Amino acid sequence: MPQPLTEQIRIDHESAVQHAGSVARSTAFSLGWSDSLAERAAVVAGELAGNLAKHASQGVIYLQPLPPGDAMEIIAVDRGPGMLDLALCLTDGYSTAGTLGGGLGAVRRIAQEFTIRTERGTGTVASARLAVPGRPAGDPGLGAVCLPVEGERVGGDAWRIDETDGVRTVVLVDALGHGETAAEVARAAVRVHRRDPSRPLPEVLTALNKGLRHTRGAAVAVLRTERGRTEWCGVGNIRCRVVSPDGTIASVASGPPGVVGWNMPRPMVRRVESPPGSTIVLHSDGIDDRWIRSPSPFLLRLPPPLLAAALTHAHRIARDDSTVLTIGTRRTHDL
Ligand SMILES: [Mn+2]
Repeated sequence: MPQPLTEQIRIDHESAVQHAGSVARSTAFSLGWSDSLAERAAVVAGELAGNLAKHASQGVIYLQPLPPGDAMEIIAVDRGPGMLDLALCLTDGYSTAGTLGGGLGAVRRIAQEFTIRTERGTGTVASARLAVPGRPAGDPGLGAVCLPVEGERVGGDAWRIDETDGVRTVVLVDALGHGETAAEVARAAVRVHRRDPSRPLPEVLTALNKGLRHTRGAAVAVLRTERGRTEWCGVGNIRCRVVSPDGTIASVASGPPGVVGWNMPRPMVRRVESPPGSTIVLHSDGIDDRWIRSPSPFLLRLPPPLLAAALTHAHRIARDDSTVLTIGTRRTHDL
């Protein structure tokens, strides 16, 4: 599948609604989808965007292919006003603006997975996922948004997830610099990881250090969950936090300063304590780290796909590539 880079569409004008639909259509075609499936994706994007245009302030659509492939996610996020009656808004055909569109009810009907949270005075976040029939619509416990610097098409942030024999490995790369040169480094890192994803974490870092020699290098973090135990290993300024259902946020110690491919210190593996129901948040420095100072209860209770979008929308640093990955901790019986 293509690198899961997120398309951002600001819904600041009625014409952006149509644009959201055509981006969904072209993403669908890039995934090799049929005309009818691409049309469904366009309808979902158009309805979500139309909703933002009519009712919301600072609405944004995030749109991306989802691993392991054959799936697409369309996220709508805004800064308010939030919905008074979510159940009513989800009624098929309900529309306060008096349009003929099927509204959120249609989105829920068309998408394989639909998750929405709203709070009056705060705003609304919704994720709609579509997939090729018979294929999973991504992992409901996984959220991601990966954006290049505002105005660039590509960037130095990249991520990848691998599941092999019950071992799940997530890697997040932030290559130095921006644009195409940084994107090449990020792609190289993803290729190196793909070759042997389940080797011990320090060896993942060592292989990346070797593979990125003669490049400008990158900050890298690798997270692994195996038999309910999660470990983290990183170099450079990628953050790892655990958001618990009770609203507490724990910080996993940052990796030592350094640049993978250039001057990498000895990688240190750290245990990540993540109680059932908690969410692990990994993000690059294109997200303002001060979000942990006073997060709202609304934010902290969001399911992983919505948390990634809400964090990005509220705390993104537009002059840097920014990535948020959110990984829900599976309940013990799922392990
Ligand atoms: Mn960065």
